[in-house]
Amino acid sequence: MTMKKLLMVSVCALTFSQTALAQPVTGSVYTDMPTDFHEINSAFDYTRQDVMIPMRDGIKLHTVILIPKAAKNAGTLMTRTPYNAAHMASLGSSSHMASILPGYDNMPDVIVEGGYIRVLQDIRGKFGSEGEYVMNRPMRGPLNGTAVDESTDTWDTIEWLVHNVPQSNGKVGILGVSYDGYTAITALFHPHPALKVSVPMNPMVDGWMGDDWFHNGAFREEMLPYIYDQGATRKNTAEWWNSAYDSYTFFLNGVSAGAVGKSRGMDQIGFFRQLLAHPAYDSWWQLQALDRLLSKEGLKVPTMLVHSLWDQEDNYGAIAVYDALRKHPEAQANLWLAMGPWNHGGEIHAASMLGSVDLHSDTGLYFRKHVLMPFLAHYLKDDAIPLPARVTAYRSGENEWESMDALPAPECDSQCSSLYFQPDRGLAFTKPVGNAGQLTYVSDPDHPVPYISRPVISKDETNSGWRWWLTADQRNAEARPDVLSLTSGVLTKPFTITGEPLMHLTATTTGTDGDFVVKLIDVYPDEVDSQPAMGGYQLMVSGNILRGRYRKSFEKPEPIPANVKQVYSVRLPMLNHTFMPGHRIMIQVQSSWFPLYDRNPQTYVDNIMVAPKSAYKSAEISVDIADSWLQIHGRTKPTL
Ligand code: PG9
Repeated sequence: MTMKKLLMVSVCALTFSQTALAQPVTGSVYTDMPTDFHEINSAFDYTRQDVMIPMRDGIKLHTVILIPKAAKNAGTLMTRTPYNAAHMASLGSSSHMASILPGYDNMPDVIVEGGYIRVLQDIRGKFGSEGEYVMNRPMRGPLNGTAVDESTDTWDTIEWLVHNVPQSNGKVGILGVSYDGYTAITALFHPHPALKVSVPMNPMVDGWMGDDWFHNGAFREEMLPYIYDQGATRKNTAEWWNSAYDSYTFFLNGVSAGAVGKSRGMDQIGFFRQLLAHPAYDSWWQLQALDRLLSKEGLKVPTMLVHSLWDQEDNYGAIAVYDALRKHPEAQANLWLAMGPWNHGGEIHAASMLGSVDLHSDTGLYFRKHVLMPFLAHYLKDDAIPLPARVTAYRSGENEWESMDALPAPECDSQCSSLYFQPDRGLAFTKPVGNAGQLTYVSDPDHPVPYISRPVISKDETNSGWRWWLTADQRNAEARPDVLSLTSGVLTKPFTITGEPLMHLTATTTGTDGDFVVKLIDVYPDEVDSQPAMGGYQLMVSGNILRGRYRKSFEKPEPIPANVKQVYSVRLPMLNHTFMPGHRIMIQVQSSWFPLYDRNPQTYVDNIMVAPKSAYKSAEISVDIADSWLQIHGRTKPTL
């Protein structure tokens, strides 16, 4: 358009708008929006109901019910969630049920191919449901004097479903990941008779011992944004904000976890106040540990626990429940376990890669197709369908699935072996002779060891390494002077470990408190022809932290006597891993894992959650070589 024409158009437009503005508008205008729009969904392959189901105390819970058009006499699969049921039932609008389900907790291949009725419910106090929210609402009892908890809400929901969904066959299953795995476990207390099966996947079971909030007393500071988002408002409308691209910098500047939380107003949130009030494993934690509670309740409903071997969030819960129930006479008949090479919830997605490790097959699909689907179908459809093995376990390293009647016992037996520290920073299955000396490092709380290479991107950001940090190459850590790395010789035969290793670490510190991180690592050969980028890779296959003040008692913390040998027993998470010939075994020891875990000031204070800046001091740690070893449940005799 020439400049002249453009000018003409502009003048006309200006004239019109002035004219329009000058003329008073009178009369009416046509209406656009119908008073009651009817969605034409006759072509949909499902129907959707949004209902408010009344609980025994009158509170109504928002529940989305998706019913396949072809459903009759169908089983129901339910998930009870704090993460917005409406959103989880409409990920992308479509006329096909399979297209709206992908995502958190939903497995279209399991749910839709199975022809199940899908029920998603907001738990009490969150999103569309009424009532007050309590994080991981304790079961009725010493911590909950009301008439309701997640088990009663589940019971009341199932009672409503089996009487109000005519397409149902009266058989209900519950399943879910993480918090939704927590609710799949709480359903097992005084279960409704129509509850025929439960599949808690990566469930949160004990928030202090080894799941989301603490690991052996060290606080998982990266969870503060989660607590803020979930605990501040019913619909998560108040969202955590970042003030540094590198959350390592943000949390370091914030000094203590309590100070960071208070700076964001989190002392308004009840659960945050509980965390500050209960830094030790006191009765407040013990009375809500679901493995402890279930061992008293027993297991009346067939239950498949699902565990991810590289679970960055809840790598304690499923195995803790399995161990608590495996000896329970009544529970054994109803107990199954599946564990695979996944991160948190990885089993519901395609899973042929484990971080950088190529698994050469979709292990998530294998689990869903050959383990989960038949298990659900047997109990929700036709009990003639064969059940999977009691334990289906993936053996990483060899990349093989195996079936077992039971996991090896957690206690050590003849198969156990001890991997001893050696003077030359080596590892061997024989105890070093004589005084092997010490290995020393300086832990500086102003320069803590990052749990993943910096910048540490906040876990909720799309480019965060959060989902895969457990599989990250540990060579960056090995390069640090404040990380002790001890390595075995080259293995000549496959060496398989199945179980939870126990580190017996003997050390002194010049401080009066301290944390000890122990990592078990598979060191790849310097060259890997099939996958060159894995040459020399240091893959952590298990790792954990112990806050030193709890070395004698999780309930009663004690200062560490400076410069006096102390023994730190650090239990590492479950692994089922074969160290292949040509590989080496490595153990790393360090005293921080930041900012996943808050820093230990290394001088004893009453409550680390609110430690003053002045308390944070460097400490020199000396590990006693001859008295430090890793107890492992070897399935084969090691040959180094
Ligand atoms: N790991 C998350 C969580 C579970 C339970 C309590 C708090 C957090 C989750 O993925 O739901």
